[in-house]
Amino acid sequence: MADKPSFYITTPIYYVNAAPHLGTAYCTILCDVMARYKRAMGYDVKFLTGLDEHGEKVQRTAEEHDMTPQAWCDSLAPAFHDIWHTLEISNDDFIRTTEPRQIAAVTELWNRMKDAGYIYKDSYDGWYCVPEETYFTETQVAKADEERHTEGQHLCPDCGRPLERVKEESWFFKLSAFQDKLLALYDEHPDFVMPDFRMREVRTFVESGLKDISVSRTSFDWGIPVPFDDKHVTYVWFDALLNYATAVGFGNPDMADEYARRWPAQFHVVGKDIIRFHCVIWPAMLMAIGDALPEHVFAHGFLMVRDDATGQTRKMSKSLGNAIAPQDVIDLLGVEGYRYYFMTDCVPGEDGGISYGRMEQVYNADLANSWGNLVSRSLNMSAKYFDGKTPTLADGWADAANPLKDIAEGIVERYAAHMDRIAYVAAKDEIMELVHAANHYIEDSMPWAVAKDPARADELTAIIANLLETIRICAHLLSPFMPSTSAEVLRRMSLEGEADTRDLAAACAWGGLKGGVEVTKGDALFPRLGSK
Ligand code: ME8
Repeated sequence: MADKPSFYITTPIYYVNAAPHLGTAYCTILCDVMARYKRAMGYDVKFLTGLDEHGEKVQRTAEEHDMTPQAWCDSLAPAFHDIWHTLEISNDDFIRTTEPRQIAAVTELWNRMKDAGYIYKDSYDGWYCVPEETYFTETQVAKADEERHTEGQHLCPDCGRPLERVKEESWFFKLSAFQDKLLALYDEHPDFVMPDFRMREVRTFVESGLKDISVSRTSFDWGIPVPFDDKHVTYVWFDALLNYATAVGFGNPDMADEYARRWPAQFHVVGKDIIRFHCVIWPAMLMAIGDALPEHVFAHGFLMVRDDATGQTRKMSKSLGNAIAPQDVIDLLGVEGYRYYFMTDCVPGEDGGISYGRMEQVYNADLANSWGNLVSRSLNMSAKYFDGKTPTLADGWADAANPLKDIAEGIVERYAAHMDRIAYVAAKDEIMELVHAANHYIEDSMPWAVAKDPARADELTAIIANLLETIRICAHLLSPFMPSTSAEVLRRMSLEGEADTRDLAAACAWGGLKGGVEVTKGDALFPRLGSK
């Protein structure tokens, strides 16, 4: 393990105020695809997800259910584990901020921040949105109220729900001291924030001036105590952001080697609503304690749901009450179809409109009619013409020119360039080009006609071998998106040992097919969906 390069990727840790919905699943699958892809590229991957359990929002939700916050979190945590398991999420760790490792890490953070001189006590008097767990300045609130014509009622600039006035003694983090350093970071590492347009947003925000932020609360107690002031608990975001470092050993002397090897993370994948926390506050916190900064923060867009009654699209969220349960989509598309649809039809950096009609269209076009059909026709022909086996391959068969080999050559490099930037739609297009070409190749080469002429046996062998080889390569490339289907396709060609490859480039080199081995026809991988 030690000689492989480390690749560390994280999802946000989700609030435990309701069961996971499509939006949280979306972000988690985005990371899972990257984690699987990087493992296949030979990296030693750590993939972290988890739960954000502290704060006023969770405390209030627990009270509404007549439970203690800890009992509430414990009761909901299994729903997250279950859905991640169902969706084939391959996380290596699952952190909960109420765990001792997080409490130790946050305690260490406070002490180091204080020693470094970036923490001071003052009083906070201002606006707070509990559902968003976010402070807002008078200017931000006034601007939003004016835009929304709220006539005296102060609403959250982000989510539009009523703000609360918070007036309390608080510890402050000197965020203002990091303005120039953050701007220098953005200059030196323009892809610290991805995609580019989010980088510009973050920069504009920082250029407009940074204020110190309140990082402790006294008006409720569901949080990690401030080690040198027991009246205070840690502001939930100050606690939550640190989870990424905690999971690889921050604050744990026994994990110093692991921390040195794993930190900093390569990718934090987050929704666009929480980029200021991740691209401004989090790097400033790390700068304050002299620690290394993550390489990339990738901001994805929102999944928007169309309201059939009004025709309006709105962000889907637990708090707005319009969340769709992942299970509904699983029932329609199956887990693999679900993963494929969200990863390849919604451009990750942008907002994605969701509709059942579109899901069905993509599933039928790409999976039932193209990929599934290609696999089934090719395996059937192989079984039929070669006595239940793959053809026996002539020496040097892989060197012969053919249209599929032309496309397959260099495909891993093209695919990897997209995958590395989470450009999954473009990566899918590379694969689908090959799948479509293979379906055309069947029509053009007419293996059923060739099979009728014993004098053309070599030609038939080459056609079927080219098709099976194409399937083999596509199965590898699709594996991060649809791991079980790819493993099944390889298994049907007696190549199950290849399913867990750690060298994608070698696995996708033309010519890896095994000749004369058993072929299983199997059931349709993606039965067509009827229109609803
Ligand atoms: O923000 N489409 O947790 P959270 C896509 N605990 N993504 C969506 C979405 C939608 N409709 N709705 C929500 C928190 N999300 C904090 C994170 S990390 C140190 C702390 C995404 O449960 C949202 O953008 O409210 C965010 O990235 C994630 O779900 C977690 O939301």
